[in-house]
Amino acid sequence: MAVSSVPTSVRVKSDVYVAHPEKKVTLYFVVTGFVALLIGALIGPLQALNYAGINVYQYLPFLKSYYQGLTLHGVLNVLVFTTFFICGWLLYIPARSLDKRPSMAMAWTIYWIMMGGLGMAGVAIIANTSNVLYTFYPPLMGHWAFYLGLALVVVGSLLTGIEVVRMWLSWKRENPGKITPLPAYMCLLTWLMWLLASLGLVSEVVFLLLPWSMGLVDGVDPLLARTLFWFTGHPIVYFWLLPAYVSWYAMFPKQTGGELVSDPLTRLVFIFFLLFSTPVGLHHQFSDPGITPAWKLVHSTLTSLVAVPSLITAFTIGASLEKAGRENGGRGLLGWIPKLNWRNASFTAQALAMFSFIFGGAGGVVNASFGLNAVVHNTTWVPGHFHLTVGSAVKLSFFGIAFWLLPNLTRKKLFSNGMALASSWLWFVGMMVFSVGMHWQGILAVPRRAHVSNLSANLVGAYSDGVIPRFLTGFGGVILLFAVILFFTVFFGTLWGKRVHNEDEVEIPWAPAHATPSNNRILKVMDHVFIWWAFSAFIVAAAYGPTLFNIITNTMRVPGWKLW
Ligand code: HAS
Ligand code: CU1
Repeated sequence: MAVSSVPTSVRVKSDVYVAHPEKKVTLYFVVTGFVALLIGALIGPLQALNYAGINVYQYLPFLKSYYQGLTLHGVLNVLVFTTFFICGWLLYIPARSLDKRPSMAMAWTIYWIMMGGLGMAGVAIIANTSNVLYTFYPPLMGHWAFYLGLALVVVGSLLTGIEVVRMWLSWKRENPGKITPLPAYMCLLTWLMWLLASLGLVSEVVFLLLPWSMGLVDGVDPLLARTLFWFTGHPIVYFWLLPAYVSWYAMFPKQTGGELVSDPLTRLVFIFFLLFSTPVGLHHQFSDPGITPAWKLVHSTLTSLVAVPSLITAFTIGASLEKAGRENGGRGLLGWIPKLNWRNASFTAQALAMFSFIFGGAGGVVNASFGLNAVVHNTTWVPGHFHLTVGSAVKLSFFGIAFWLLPNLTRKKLFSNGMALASSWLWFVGMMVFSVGMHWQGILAVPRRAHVSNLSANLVGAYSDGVIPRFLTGFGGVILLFAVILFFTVFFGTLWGKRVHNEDEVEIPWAPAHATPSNNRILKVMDHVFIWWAFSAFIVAAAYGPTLFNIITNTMRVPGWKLW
């Protein structure tokens, strides 16, 4: 009775986070990530119009150049949005799956370290000091605050990973002999992969870029920097993809009323990613001199191996969907597809994400082949590829997750399922159209990262002469602008909506996963994650050791350049 004297608004506020204080920090991570995406995505249509031959940059006083815009676009969309979202998502899901609470002091410290880093890097870019794009290849030299800021964001992600490992170890102590629940297992392996994979980027920034940009050393070896960058730069794409896979495996089948067809196969997929995500980075450096073709070929071959877990995923998730569709009455070869839960925005966003990944993955296999890479490398084909992968498969999945996660975290209703559906379809169509244009222009040898809408008189007509692909690229970008407006209306509409305080928590849609008692032995072997981790470190050392040794013992330092 005494409670009724407390004003409703006060009572409700505290109720939401009392049982699960990790919800609040997760919300902060997720919202910060999405705000970064909003800014980054609004710059996207400008890049698309550039490739349609329309130079919008000349009318924008707040962006000094195409390269400043492209740096902001890339850094915010693929480094900031992803890392913030993932630190929230891959902290919350293992916590709920293990029924453990992360250290709140640690989680908030991580959040504020990352915010500090974001602030530093953001100011450095906006002040026009660091137009070095999201790959920051030397000898282009940015401000030290740019490198330090991004390093702090990465440090935050590593601390989150360590916190998840700590939670898991404590769960193991309390549950001796038990097998880790599948959702927590997937998150744990993703973090272990990242804790190893990030070594390259961390050493590049700490030992090369920071001392150089602070003026402590007079030069840096571009080949060494690039090799360390791609040591992390390839596995980072799985650091973005696997959190989407967590949702595809652990929740998505349930969202259409089905179950995951195999628990052990899912764990096998994640072990594969742990083993083979990292020793493949040289497939970004096929054209770099100073690395022997033999090692490039080894990485090319290992890349074919890292496509295997995604092919298994296509099979497992496809089978889970087909089973659900047939149980809903679907008949014939494809008749189960219309029987899926297409009215639900969270389901639809993720289904469209998967569909786009079929084409993104196929393009990746083209990139990875030694010979074909020479045709597409450094052309617009490559951004075409990654707008289907990270831009569609990953981003649309995160949209779909947000459609249930925001209501779960805040006890507020999704602003509009209809609008959420429309934003997902528009994003999907926009990205498909844009990517067809970009792949096509790439085959016509249009270079990536080039201000082609502003060529000097003697170069006009040298590239971008395909009218149809040019149109598709630009038109795709315009569709995406509408998708962004709709999505963020739903996002902020939900966030600022009224709290439905007397309802129970919106449930996390955990999907049941099929396993038989005879699977127990293999599941136990798979649960020895540190042995798998050690094995992966060994493969990485073997695949990179000779190349890194050769480069380090033959370094050639060059001074920095600022071309803006
Ligand atoms: Fe990539 C370049 C090779 C996957 C991102 N990639 C990039 C860059 C980025 C990127 C950002 O080998 C540019 C970096 C830069 O700035 O220079 N990539 C691959 C390969 C894969 C691959 C082999 N990439 C990704 C993913 C990314 C990503 C994932 C982000 C998240 N990539 C390369 C190479 C380069 C490259 C070279 C360098 C190019 C160069 O020259 O610079 C593989 O992992 C792909 C395997 C995927 C599949 C698809 C499986 C399909 C599934 C969907 C099933 C659908 C269902 C739906 C079930 C085999 C799982 C049913 C639906 C219904 C509606 C019923
Ligand atoms: Cu890669």
